[in-house]
Amino acid sequence: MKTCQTPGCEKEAKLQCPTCLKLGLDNFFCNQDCFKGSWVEHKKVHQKTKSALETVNRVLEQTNPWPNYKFTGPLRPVYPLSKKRLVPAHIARPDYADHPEGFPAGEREAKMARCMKVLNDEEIEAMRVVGRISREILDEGAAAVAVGVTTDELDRIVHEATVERESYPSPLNYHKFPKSCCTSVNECICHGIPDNRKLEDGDLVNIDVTAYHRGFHGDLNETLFVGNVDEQSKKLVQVAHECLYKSIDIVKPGEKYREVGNVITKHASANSFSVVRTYCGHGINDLFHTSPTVPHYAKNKAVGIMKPGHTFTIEPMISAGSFRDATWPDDWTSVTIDGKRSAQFEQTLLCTENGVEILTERRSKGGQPYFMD
Ligand code: EYL
Ligand code: CO
Ligand code: CO
Repeated sequence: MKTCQTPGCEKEAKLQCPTCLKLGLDNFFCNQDCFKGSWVEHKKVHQKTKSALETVNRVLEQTNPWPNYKFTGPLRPVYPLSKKRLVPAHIARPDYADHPEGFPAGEREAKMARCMKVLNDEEIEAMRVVGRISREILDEGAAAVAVGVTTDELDRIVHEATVERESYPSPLNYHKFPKSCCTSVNECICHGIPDNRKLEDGDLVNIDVTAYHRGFHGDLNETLFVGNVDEQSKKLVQVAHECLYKSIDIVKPGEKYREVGNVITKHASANSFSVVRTYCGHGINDLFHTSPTVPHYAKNKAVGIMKPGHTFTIEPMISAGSFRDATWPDDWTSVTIDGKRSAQFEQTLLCTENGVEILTERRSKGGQPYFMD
């Protein structure tokens, strides 16, 4: 015989608490009045049990750290993440590297001033150096891409290649980003966190590298094939790359920053692909992200005209389905809303008197992207 859960009540109890039933607890009451009278105290049992269950499940379901999150596509994070990687103290660090919230104070100051920096010859040379270094780092990461390799392994390679070059990996602690580069797989648009997921045959993986060397940042990314990729994904990657290069082609003094998005959207639309609107290209110099903002979509209202000595990125994200994005509960990983694939390419550019210099261009194979190797 079960006795009533109400303290002091010894009566026979046949009324089972429905919440306890769901939670797998064996708690009975003698009648509705006793149940109602005990409710305030009794519901604490539910809360305790639920919280203990959540803790246990978090450990058991490490491949899905957010059991109630509805993913937009098949990609899942694979936790736990590896420990934070360290940068030797002798390497110059950006201001946010040691800020508890990863807050880039210098970027805020520049935003207040609202001006676009024209670099002098010395600063341009420093951007050429960090551009070349960032490219070398991406080359090392790209060489490691293969079926079975984890994105965390790519992060380790990128981190070590960065430190070897007396550079700080700019993403590390930027707004508390936990890793040294971004790795974005399949429906991940950008800002994927390297984790313990092994790359699979047919995946697309984007590696986004930014290095900070002697006071300046260089930023680039490429999307690579993992093993044998389907024809539609190949087309997507090809078109994303063409979008970047068609827009680089218009860079020259006097060109409007807002024109970049028209060129990109025209080519993406002609191939029935869409252009992500949430993330933009950006000014880059002694700051990771500064003016101008360079949208990749058509009919944007971007402010500014290109001038010799401006350095900025173009980094179009092209999606197979909807242009809309969602962000995972980690607050970083951006994915397509429909779970279809997305591809991106990025270069850091210098506007010159004659046109453009691609500071992060590949130095081998005529500058061709890895997916064409
Ligand atoms: C860190 C911070 C939300 C990067 C870029 C790393 C990501 C999501 C908060 C832009 C913004 C790289 O320009 C970038 N890539 O080309 N945030 C970035 N993070 C991060
Ligand atoms: Co980047
Ligand atoms: Co960028």
